[in-house]
Amino acid sequence: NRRGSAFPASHELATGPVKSPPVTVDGFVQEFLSELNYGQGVKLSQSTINDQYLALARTVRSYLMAAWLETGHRRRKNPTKMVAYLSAEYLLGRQLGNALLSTNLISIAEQAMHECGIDIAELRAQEIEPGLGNGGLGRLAACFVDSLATMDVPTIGYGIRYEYGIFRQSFEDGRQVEQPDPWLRLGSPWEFPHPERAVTVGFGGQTEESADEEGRNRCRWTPERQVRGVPYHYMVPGYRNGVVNTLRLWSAEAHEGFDLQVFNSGDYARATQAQTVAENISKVLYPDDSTPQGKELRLQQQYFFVACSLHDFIENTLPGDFDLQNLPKRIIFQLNDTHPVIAVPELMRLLVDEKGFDWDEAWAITQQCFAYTCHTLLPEALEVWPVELLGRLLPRHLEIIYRINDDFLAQVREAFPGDEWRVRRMSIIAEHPQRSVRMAFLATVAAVKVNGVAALHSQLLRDNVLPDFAELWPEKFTNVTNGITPRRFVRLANRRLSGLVTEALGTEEWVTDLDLLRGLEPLADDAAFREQFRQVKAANKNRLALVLEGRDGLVLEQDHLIDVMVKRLHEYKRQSLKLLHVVSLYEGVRSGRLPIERVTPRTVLFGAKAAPGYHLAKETIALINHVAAVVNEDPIMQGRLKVLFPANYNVNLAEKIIPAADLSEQISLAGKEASGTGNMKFALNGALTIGTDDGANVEIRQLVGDDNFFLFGLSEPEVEALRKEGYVPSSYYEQDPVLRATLDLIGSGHFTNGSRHSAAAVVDNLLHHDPFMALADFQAYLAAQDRVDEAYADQDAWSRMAILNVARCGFFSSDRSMRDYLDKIWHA
Ligand code: B1H
Repeated sequence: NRRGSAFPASHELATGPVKSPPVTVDGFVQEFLSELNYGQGVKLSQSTINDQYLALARTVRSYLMAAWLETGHRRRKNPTKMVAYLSAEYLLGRQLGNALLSTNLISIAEQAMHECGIDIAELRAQEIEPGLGNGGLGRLAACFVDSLATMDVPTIGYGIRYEYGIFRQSFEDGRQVEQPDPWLRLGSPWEFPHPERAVTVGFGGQTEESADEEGRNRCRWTPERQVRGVPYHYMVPGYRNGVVNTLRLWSAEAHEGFDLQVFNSGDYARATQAQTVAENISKVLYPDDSTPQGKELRLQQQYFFVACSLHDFIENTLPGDFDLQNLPKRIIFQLNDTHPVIAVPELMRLLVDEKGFDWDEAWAITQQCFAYTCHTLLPEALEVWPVELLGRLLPRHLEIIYRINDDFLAQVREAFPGDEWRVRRMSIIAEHPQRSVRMAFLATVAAVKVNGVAALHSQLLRDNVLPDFAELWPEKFTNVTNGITPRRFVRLANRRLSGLVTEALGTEEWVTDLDLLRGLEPLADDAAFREQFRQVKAANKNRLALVLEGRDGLVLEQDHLIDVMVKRLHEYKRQSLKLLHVVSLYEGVRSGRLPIERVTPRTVLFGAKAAPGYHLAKETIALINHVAAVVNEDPIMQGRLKVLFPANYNVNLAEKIIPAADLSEQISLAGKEASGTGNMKFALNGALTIGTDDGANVEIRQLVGDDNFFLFGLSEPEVEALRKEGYVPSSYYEQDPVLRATLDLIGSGHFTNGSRHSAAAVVDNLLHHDPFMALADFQAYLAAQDRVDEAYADQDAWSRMAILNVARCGFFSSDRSMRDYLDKIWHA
């Protein structure tokens, strides 16, 4: 009913072609007051901070609205191939600052609020960030949609509007406690619900075959229950380019028909129960980063958002008369890891069962519509769904997967006759330990391209994770190295560095053309510039100190080397190795092995959430907190070593921490971190990296040069060789007195109130298992930290290195990542 053309063209928009409030302080004030009075229904004197925040947000929104309408209009008028990014996570971070930045309204808004007697910083602090993601994968999706809008690429981001995002972390006796994240409690001014565009999604039930009019066998799926998917739209503003793309997140509601049936039977309690069951689908984000649990509700979430999204694109976004034969000319669905891969059989179902395509025709179309990004190398992170579960929840999809597999295995047999071992290895259906569907294989079979997220990762993906597929289809495999948006993570998070860079380059173009940072290289040799660069860092440390004081009651020593490890807590990332370094310093001073004057004053700053069911990760958090408590109190360190661990690391805190960092810890065991993106954020904010040859560290080091990077540790081939030879962690303990003293001090209960118990989980694991070889890299790590100390002692040399890091890391803009996807994969 919305698409009627029987309206006068003169009344298409409020006034003229576009209507925005005037871009003046007074125009802004008037719009703000109008939002406050007529939107919130309060006078300024009666308004709460939240009223003011909501009015401010709606004011900024109103400046984006015309561009949003125009972008949609332009895209409909001139339809081209679109990108649909399918992702179960978008870790967006706060919206207000980014909206102000993209509209170039920061200073106008500041002045306008000042005129109203309001401190804009207080309103910005009122926003609860949408934490609809776990870590790197979700943040990557947010960076990508930002870049795509800035590059004016027609994009829809599809995902889930979780009612509760990633849990809030607090510490009790040093141990992680999780609280729910009710981010919508005070209302979100950034979302636009569209209940009239709701989509129905089925679950369960039966399939049956019957002949159609032409006598062909057709399958009908009769779901047992249905759920309504309501889309919520979010603006994705491009950077000062008049483009606003759409992020469409789905919220699950009870399906009326279903509800009422039960209600009419008189069982009211059961009717509301049905509602609860339906709403549970989008209730909460699964908090497992990199290790998916095969939970039924999770598969429901995945199918729910993917079914809504495909339906939405085909039925509501394409014109009504569209010939689906041409679908690949109009869309590419980018699969963000395996989480949305159930979209493959869903598109087949739509084409074959609902649109009447022959199987082969449908498969030819489907095979051109998907591309798959793998984000991991850890075998436990590769999603598999038990056939029993998938068949119960999505019986028709299971049939389709079986048929895709049959056809695929026939192809394998043809290419490799008589090689039944290979057939078994490559089957989409695994037989052991239980019959299940390997989602990464399904994605690889269906996709036009399969990519890893850093050069090393893409190579290991071909060689180790999917070698049979790479042999069959070498041209399918490619690399796109991750990137980060310079808008949020430099321009917005580091206003001071941005000002310095703009002044030095004489232009602000670098914000959308990050390679221009190369122009800073000569300034690394300019003493005055280095001094300014250091002043920026000092001011950022000061800002961080204020944040940590207010938020956590922590005191940051601003004259310390700020040594930062922020990322999800995972064994392979090796927070425990960082902790061993800390304890080795402390133990060295206590035992007299290390003269206190030789210890560079440093603050080690941790930020990390552990998956709630990940026991060892939670023990590691507790141990870090216990070590912090003891080290920070012991006068023996004389303010030379401090450990800070603010709770609830999130995007907002990242924006404060990263610009203040001197040293970036990227110390995963080589071959385990697919890419990392925090590493890029630090380098671009002028921190130096101490890191292994892993993920995107490899490329960072190549770009900044060996002299400007603290490399240590086993390489990936060395890791493999050591594992083959038989890795015995305790042998390192026996041979290295420093390591022994360090582990012994932890094991003695020194940090855990005399109790060996709570330290034992971590220490015993290191001594007897250590699957990520922290002990093997310990000595090399300490030696690299000595090189850090030495380099830091010469502040001028350090600044030079840091400036070169900034100048040479323009490659890591997510704009470049998007160009690579466009050139190598999407051709949109
Ligand atoms: C990454 C995940 C991930 N890889 C499962 N895999 C999840 C897997 O909810 N789950 O079940 C959630 C997340 N996340 C990360 O992706 C990699 O570890 C990083 O190295 C990489 O930088 C990032 C973006 O590519």
